[in-house]
Amino acid sequence: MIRFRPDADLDGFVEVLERDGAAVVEDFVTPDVLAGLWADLGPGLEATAYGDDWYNGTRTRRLSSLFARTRRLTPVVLQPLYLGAARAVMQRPVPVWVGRSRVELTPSIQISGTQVIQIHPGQGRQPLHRDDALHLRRHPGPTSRVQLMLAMSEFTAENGGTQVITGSHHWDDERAPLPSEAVPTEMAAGSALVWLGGVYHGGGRNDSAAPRTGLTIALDLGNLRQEENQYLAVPREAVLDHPEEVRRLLGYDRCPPGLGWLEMADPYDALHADTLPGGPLDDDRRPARRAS
Ligand SMILES: O=C(O)CCC(=O)C(=O)O
Ligand SMILES: [Fe+2]
Repeated sequence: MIRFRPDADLDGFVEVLERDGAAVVEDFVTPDVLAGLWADLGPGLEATAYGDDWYNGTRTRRLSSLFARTRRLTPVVLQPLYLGAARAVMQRPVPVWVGRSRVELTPSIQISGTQVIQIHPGQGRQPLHRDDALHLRRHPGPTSRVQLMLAMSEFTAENGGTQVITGSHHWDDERAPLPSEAVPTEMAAGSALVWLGGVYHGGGRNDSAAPRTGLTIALDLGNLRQEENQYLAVPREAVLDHPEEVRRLLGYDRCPPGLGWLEMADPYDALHADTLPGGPLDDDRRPARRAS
């Protein structure tokens, strides 16, 4: 897998990503950012039970709703190579006729799923899969997801570093992925794997003595349903803790020409409103916040 520095040229990164489907960005975040994420997310992860099915892993902890749990994801989701590549690959203008006018519409992108995935010793490998199977579209085809796996601890071949079949986004839907075709992602804590939704991949088997921890964020095309329900996962007060670009990526934005409006206006404005169409958000109508 090709490796980039975080300040690499975006065009060169996009070219490799479209060709290979995956690339590693070294030193994706600074040690300070990583330490902050551990401080905010570590305790919640610790308190989370192992999964209980073969797909999500029975020796694997998964912590979701990350934008409700930390304010420190801004440099992760807005990292220029990651966000830049997601925009370059997915925000391609679509030509449409409106009456006699030919117009080009550019879709938005949005945060779809977020998770810390901690694979513990003894966890077997996850079946190889394409995350964009969620979108039920045929392959090969336009990319609907660009995903990130930030190594919160070192990723090695032994400890379950994400298995990736580079180039597999070019395959059709008939060809099955084989474990022998996959390579483990090896990277230091603070580095990140970026891959396209059509690439076969999966968590690796952890044969080491310590857990492997990764933080994943999926950016999807804005006209698809988000994988994780961000409107419920991140309470409005928590959305307001993030900067405008992140709020918009969380779904408070319109996808041209008009998906997601509220009272025919930009839903971003409604975020700051004291009243919503059903009336004021007084305490009776506010759902109780969860305890943790
Ligand atoms: O944990 C990993 O390395 C990958 C996990 C994954 O691909 C998934 O759960 O969809
Ligand atoms: Fe996956």
